[in-house]
Amino acid sequence: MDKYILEDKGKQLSWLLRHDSHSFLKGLIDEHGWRSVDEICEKYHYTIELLNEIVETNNKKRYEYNDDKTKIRARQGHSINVDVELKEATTITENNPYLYHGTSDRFIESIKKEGLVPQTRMYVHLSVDEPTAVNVGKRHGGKTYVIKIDAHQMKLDGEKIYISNNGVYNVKKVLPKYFKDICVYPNLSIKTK
Ligand code: HQG
Repeated sequence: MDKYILEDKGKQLSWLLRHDSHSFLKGLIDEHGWRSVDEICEKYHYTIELLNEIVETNNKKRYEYNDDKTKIRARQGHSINVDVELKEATTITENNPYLYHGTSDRFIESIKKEGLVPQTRMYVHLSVDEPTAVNVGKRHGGKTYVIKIDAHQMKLDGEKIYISNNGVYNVKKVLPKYFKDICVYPNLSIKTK
């Protein structure tokens, strides 16, 4: 498959499965985020082969099928209010206490005041390591900041930390008291819009 078509259809699929609130309200996406493969193929000009290729080659492993491959969903990142059955993370311990959040200088002052709060998505996304967080932050342009978060303390305080099937950590919010460190990455701030 042509890589540009694959990329375009991949982006469209992300929207169809995570953000298509109109179809969600019509019941075309169920409460667990599943949407019919047939419906997507018929209405949006996908073939099963194309969907398979997107699911298999997606760099972030964003999508999954149900057992009989009649339905597909995104593993995380939704703005529509679905429950994709995220599991509580068991990897955060006293010896492995930190998670990271990458962001842009545009947001940093507000984040310092309010903490991390979901904007359009259901959850704040946290990364397992700094390089991953840098890449997330770079998407927003400007200077990239990485916030180191004491996730273990959050857990001790009763905050739920979920992990998706593709390894993204999800939380409802992060209060500033859990920020251990905020670093700017000047060398990585060259992306401009
Ligand atoms: C910021 C990609 C002002 C937050 C990535 C972020 C990720 C605040 C932006 C996934 C704020 C929201 C998610 C506050 C948070 N005031 N701004 N109080 N609290 N923000 O795109 O984390 O490619 O919704 O720092 O890999 O950048 O979609 O979240 O900069 O996992 O699969 O508000 O998107 O995955 O932006 O990225 P986003 P994100 P996919």
